[in-house]
Amino acid sequence: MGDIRERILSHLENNEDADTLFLAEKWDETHQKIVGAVKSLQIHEGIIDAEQKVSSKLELTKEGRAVADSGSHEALIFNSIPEEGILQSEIMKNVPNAKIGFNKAMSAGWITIDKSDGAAKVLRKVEEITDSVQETLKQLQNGTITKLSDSQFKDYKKRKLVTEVKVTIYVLRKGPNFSLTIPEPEKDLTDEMLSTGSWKNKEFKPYNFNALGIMPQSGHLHPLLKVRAQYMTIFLEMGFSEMPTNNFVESSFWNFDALFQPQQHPARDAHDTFFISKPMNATKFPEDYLERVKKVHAEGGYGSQGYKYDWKREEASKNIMRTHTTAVSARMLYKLAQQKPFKPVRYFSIDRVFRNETLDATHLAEFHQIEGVVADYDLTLGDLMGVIHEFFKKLGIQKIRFKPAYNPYTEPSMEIFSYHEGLKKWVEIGNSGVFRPEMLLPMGLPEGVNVIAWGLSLERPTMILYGINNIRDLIGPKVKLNMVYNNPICRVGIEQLS
Ligand code: FB9
Repeated sequence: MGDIRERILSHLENNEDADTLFLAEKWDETHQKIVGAVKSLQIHEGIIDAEQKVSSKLELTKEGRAVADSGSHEALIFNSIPEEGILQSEIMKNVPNAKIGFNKAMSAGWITIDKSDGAAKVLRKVEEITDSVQETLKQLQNGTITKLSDSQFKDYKKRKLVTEVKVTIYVLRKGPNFSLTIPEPEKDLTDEMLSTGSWKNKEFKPYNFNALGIMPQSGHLHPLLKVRAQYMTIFLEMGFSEMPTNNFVESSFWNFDALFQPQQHPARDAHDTFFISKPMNATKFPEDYLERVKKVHAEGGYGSQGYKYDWKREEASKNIMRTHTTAVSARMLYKLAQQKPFKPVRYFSIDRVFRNETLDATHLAEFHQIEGVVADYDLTLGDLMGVIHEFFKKLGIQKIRFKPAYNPYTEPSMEIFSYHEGLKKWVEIGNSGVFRPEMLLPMGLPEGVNVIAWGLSLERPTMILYGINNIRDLIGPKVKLNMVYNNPICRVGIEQLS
């Protein structure tokens, strides 16, 4: 369309006028295409004048198209006569349109009749013929010619080889705003066009229904948050309720003493723990509970011999960045113990914890700990193994093993392992245990109530699932935001570990 419009303008630049039928034949284009280009040009007011006229044009009939394809009736008669001639009755019987063909061939002097043997025999009169009817119809068909002589037209019309059709054509001339260049189509329909009606004379860029919408700017979940959501869903499915973990700063009392972790434990010194300088100390504790904690550390009780050291409040009051979310579990269990009568609970937490560790490709000074806690009467190690199996099964991890371990606040304790199909070895996927009575009983939980718990990190599975080897590509100032934008939806599970 673009070049036909320009060709029309260029033609009008050098010619007074032109009609669309003429241009269609001149450029071997369909008349419809030329008219379409005219309509498109008329959108630009005054660029051309197009006077509508009714004209007529010749078209081949079905019969005419057959003659153009296979030859005229007379030519068919001539070509069906063998060297020795043929009975007229034969030829009239076998050749289509023989009557008209025979007469035309006779009047063209192509054939003659010999009756010397009695029966009429048709012979060729000339060596070869020129089938002018077929030639003319072919030229009409391909637009080489558009008109016939009067005699031709009369003859072909009578023979029903052509028909005259009326066609609306346009006589084109330069308009008052004639220009060889076509104004760019409008891209936007403005309120000014609507109010003035000028849109009626403008061409608009066709609406591209295949154009993709602009990707809306939207937020993107960080892979850690996607994996966290997966774990959260699993806990909720298992009936666990989330603990309030919105305090990164914790007192040493809740982080260590309440868990029966002695004040001289190496994990409590500055090599492993971040101490807060302002405010350096926590001051509010449940005093009666604090006394019971002091006693169980210093003298023992509840069947325990304790650690037999001079337990100091000052040490317990030191504020730190919590080293595990088990500090929150302690707060929640103490709160639970104040509710009478006791009711079983299932708690979970997933949040940041801080450790003053040596940094390397897989360790930062902080990570997200995932923790599950179940408190009920008569819970056993078997229940702990069972709930861990159930938890990891929901992650697609079936092959699990437990290995005896040590934690200051759980006894027994177990490390959790899963078989890595890719590495063909068992990898540690968490830690677990049964909270000690020296932790639970000073809180006031009834005798016979046990609390089982387990924990793992969020970063380890996320790095494995997203194939990230350096934790700084996952967390921290050097993270490339398009990693956040482009990472796939995650399905947590050991099968991704392969
Ligand atoms: O997450 C860990 N590993 C892991 C977890 C998942 C995983 O893939 C998913 C299934 C798809 C792959 C690996 N670990 C615990 C084990 C190791 O990575 C370990 O080297 C690092 N540990 C962290 C602590 O490091 C200082 C992971 C973190 C951890 C360890 C223990 C606990 C929580 C987190 C705990 C606990 C606990 C125990 C008893 C009672 C309450 C809580």
